[in-house]
Order: sequence, then structure tokens, then C-alpha cells
Amino acid sequence: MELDKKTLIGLGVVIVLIIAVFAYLAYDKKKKAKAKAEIDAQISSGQNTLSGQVTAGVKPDDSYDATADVQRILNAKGYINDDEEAIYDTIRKLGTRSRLVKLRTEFMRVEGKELDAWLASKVFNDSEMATYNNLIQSLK
Ligand SMILES: [Ca+2]
Repeated sequence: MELDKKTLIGLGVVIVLIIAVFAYLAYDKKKKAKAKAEIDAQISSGQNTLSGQVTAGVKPDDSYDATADVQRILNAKGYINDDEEAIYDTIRKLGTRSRLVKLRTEFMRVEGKELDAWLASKVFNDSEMATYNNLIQSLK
């Protein structure tokens, strides 16, 4: 059985699309790996160059594993409604600025973006961002 021209073109288009998706995923992975390498280099050199309020010069609390909290924050972003309360609660429970540094660092490792910028652009409106900023100000 011979394939007609239309079928061949259709198959060609599908193959090109699949290749494009894989190329994008590879590119995205590489970008995240680069961000991770940069942040690792900053941490190992003892610098804390993450932007964001209240943690300038604060060293990360390495006794705190931020993995679960980073996932909780990422999961709080919904397609229709975000769970802002889950994020406020996560920040409240941190208690200290050195844990916030660790959280921001871990967020950067996982997502390749700074936590505060991600929250401001993806999850929080201005008044929610103000609530977040008040919460981080109150960390010891
Ligand atoms: Ca929101």
C-alpha cells in the first residue's frame, strides 16, 4: 500500500512538531541547569546574591530542608484560582530570615527563577504581594 501525498505531509508535520517539543524541553532543561549551577557557585562562594527584601547578608539555615515548602508554593499556583493562603502559611511557619534564604535558594534551584519575582508575576496581585512583604518583614 502506498501512502498518499497528504498523509506523508501530515506525518512530516507531526514529526517536526515532536522534534520541536523535544528541542524546547532540552533547551529549558539546560537553562534550568545553568541557573542551578550559578546559584550553586554563589552559595559555595558564601555569597547570598539573591534579590528580595529582608535577607541581604543573611546566611541560609542549612538545617532546614526547603524541598517540601518549595513544592507547596509551586502547587499553590492554580490555573484559575491560586491558593495564596498556602503560601502565606508556608512563609509564616518559616519563622526566620535564614530559612527564607534557604527557601529562596531552593526555589531558584528547582524553578530557575527568583521566588519573589515568580510570586509577583504569576501568583500575587499588588495587595497580595504587600501581604507577603509584611510577612517576610516579620521574620526574625
Ligand atoms: Ca492570585
